[in-house]
Amino acid sequence: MHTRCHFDDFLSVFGFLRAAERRAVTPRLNRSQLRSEWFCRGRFFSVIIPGVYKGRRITVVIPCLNEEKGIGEVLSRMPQFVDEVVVVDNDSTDRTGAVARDFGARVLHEKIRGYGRAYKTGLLEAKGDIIVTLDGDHSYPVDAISYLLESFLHSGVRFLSASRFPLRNRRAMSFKHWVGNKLLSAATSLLYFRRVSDSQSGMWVFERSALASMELVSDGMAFSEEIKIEAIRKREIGFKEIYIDYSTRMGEIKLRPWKDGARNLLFLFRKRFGLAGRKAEVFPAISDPAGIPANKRG
Ligand SMILES: Nc1nc2c(ncn2[C@@H]2O[C@H](COP(=O)(O)OP(=O)(O)OP(=O)(O)O)[C@@H](O)[C@H]2O)c(=O)[nH]1
Ligand SMILES: [Mg+2]
Repeated sequence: MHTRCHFDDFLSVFGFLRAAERRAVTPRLNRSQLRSEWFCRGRFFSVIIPGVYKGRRITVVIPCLNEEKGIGEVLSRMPQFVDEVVVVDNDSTDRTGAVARDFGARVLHEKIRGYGRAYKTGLLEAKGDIIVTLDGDHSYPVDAISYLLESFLHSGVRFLSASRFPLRNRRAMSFKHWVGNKLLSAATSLLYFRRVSDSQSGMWVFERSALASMELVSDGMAFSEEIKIEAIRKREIGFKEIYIDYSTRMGEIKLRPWKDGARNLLFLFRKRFGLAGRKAEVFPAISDPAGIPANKRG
C-alpha cells in the first residue's frame, strides 16, 4: 500500500477535507487500514511507507524466460510501495536471475518451461494482498502501477486487467500479433458472453484471495486468457479492464505466433465446453490466512 502524504493538502484547512474525501471514496478499507492511512496523512510532510499501499501489501510477479535485457529496466522503475517483487526465472540460459537478484527481487527458479507454469510458481509464493503482474521485457508500463492500483481500488471488482487496445504505439506490436490478439479477444468475448478487449494482456491487478476460487489448468501461454475467464465466470471475483500504454519489448521475442495463437484458440473452446481438464490445482489453499504456499505443505 502506498501511503503518500500530500503536503499541499495540509496547506489549508480545506486540505483536511480533501484528504477525508479521498478516504471516503476509497472502497473496501477496513478500520485498521483507514487508521494507518489517517496516521500517515496526518503528518505535515511527504512520507512514503515502503511496502504498503493504502493498507494493502503489494506483490509484483514477473515471469521471465531469457529477459536479461528487460528485467533490469523493469525492476529499476519499480515503485517504492511495492512490498515484494517475485521474478520467476523459467530456466533461462542468460543472466536473468542474476540481474533480478542484483535489483533486490526474490528470484524463484522454475525448471519446467511455460508461461502458465512460471506464473503458478510465482503466484503460489506471493504474499501480498494484491498481486500485480507484468512481463519481464519492459513492454508493460511499470510507471502505471500506482494508477492501476488506484483504479483497482475504485473498480468494485477483484480482478482488473490492463488492456493494450487501442494500441497507441503501432511499433509495439507487429501486425501479425495485432490480428492474433484481436481474433483471440473476439473469440473470448463470443464464447464467454462478455466483451473482452484484450484477452492476451499480461498485466493484471487482483486480490490474491481471488485465486482461491480459480481453476487454472493451463501451463502455457493460454494461462493469460484462462485467468481472465475464471475472473469473468466467478461472480464473486468480478472482472473489468482498463487501458494502458504498451511499448516495444526489449530482448528477443519468445512468442510463436502461429503455434501459440492456435493453441490459445483451441484452449478457449476446450475451456468453454469443459474439455480443458480439471487438474487439481493447488490454488484453493492460497487464501489460507497463514499465507503458507499450498504446494509446500506436502
Ligand atoms: N513465451 C514464453 N514466455 C515465457 C515463458 N516463461 C516465462 N515467460 C515470460 O513471460 C512473459 C511473456 O512472454 P512474451 O514472449 O513476452 O510474450 P508476449 O508478451 O505475448 O509477446 P511480445 O509481444 O513478444 O512481448 C515474458 O516476460 C517471458 O519472458 C515461456 O515458456 N514462454
Ligand atoms: Mg511480452
